[in-house]
Amino acid sequence: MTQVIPAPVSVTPDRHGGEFRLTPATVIETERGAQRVGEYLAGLLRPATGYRLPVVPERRHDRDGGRISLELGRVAAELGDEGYELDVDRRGVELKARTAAGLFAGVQTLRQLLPPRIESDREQRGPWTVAGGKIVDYPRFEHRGAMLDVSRHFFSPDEVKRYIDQIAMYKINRLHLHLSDDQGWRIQIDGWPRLTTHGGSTEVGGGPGGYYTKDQFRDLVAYAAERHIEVIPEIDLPGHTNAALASYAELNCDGVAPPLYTGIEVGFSSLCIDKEITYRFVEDVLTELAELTPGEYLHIGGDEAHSTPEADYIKFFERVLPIVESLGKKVAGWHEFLKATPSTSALPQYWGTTDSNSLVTDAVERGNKILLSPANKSYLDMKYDENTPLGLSWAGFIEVDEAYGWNPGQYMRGVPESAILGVEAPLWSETLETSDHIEFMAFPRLPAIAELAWSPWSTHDWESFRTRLAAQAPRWEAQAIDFYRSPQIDWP
Ligand code: TNX
Repeated sequence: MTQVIPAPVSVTPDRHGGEFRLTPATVIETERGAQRVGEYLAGLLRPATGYRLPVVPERRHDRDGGRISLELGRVAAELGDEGYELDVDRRGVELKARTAAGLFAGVQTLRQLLPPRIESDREQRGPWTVAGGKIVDYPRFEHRGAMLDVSRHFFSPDEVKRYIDQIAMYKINRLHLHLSDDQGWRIQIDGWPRLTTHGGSTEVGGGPGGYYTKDQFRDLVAYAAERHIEVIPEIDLPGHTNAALASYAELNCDGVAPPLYTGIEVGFSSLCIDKEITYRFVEDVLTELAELTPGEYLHIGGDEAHSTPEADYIKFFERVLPIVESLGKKVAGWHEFLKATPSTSALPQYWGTTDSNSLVTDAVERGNKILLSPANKSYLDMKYDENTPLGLSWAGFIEVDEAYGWNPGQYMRGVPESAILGVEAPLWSETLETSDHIEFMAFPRLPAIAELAWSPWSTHDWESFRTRLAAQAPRWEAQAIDFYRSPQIDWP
């Protein structure tokens, strides 16, 4: 019970060493509203066990093969919307939460209590035991995010789904998709079709690129939602826009479309701030994006606009921010966009490498909540050390202890824990082309960031984390996750 990542709030192992054993007769009992989580759990457990594990609505007392019951309803107030209680004894597993999201989090804990081979997609030998005891658990922060850059290199819907499944294991609940950049535009926009047909036709290094049709994107959003993950789509503005500028000559101040770009420099492109068509473009794009987005946020980028004079940058966002609001969405942006003084519902994402930033502290004083993605701690695209074959190193090397060793609630001067909405681990893809590459950079650092975002600081302990991380390795192997064997961890 003590091996779980992220560490639960409280774990009370059964003193008598009792355990539950899954059998061919075990059933998953679900209350109304819990059925989809029940089916998800059955989908996790069936391949390796080979058991039927029917998902049944009724509660009966004669379950000889034992039961896993998922109950929705009254739980202690402290559990909030995403917390859960998990009780395991000889007779079964009882999982309770106020919402399906809480049950889903509990299911992620339960799978880690089973032997690692439960993660295999082929039938394995049992026994399938779960140690007895009780876990009470709920998140420290509301926003526990991962970001994937699908612009520098395009990742297919199946590759994105694979990552969604992986982040869901660690109770990540937001997936930020970086859908546009200099090297590629990745989301179909009906009113501006060349964005994808031309702007999506390449990527870093000159490969074929790609984009998501609206149906593919809706399917990704639904796949994430099924895993209680909200997609936050980003269109990076007004810099990082070469793919758009290359697709429509009229968006350029000089009316000339630049060539497509397949290098990895940043900061050279900008929308034309004084042209009206710029705002028609932005409004059209964000309107279509909002229609595709059931989630609360649209992310408008705002980073590294080195080719946009500061006054223009502010002018630009003073026109764009109301557009997002008029679409009924909250705006998220890289922290530079605070220069335009967005409303207090806006979510600045801090990506700096120092512990103080006056834009951020001023925003906190006004009442904004902050999303933390410090590049020297949480950037999954930074190399682990000088020998890492993939990744960049502009924010330094990030070994596992570095990714794990900071307290989001006390990280920035002038930013108290109450002003932190959460933590997000971005994965930029200048050097990453395949799921193997994603996995090598995200594992084991993503679980480290996930623990910082979920677990109470009182559980924070490097020695404990190292041990628990080592215990994840056979789970990753069973799922063919290509993780980095950090020398800091005693892998089995
Ligand atoms: C900085 S961090 C960027 C990205 C790069 C990344 C590479 C941020 C908001 N912008 O454009 O991909 O560094 O690590």
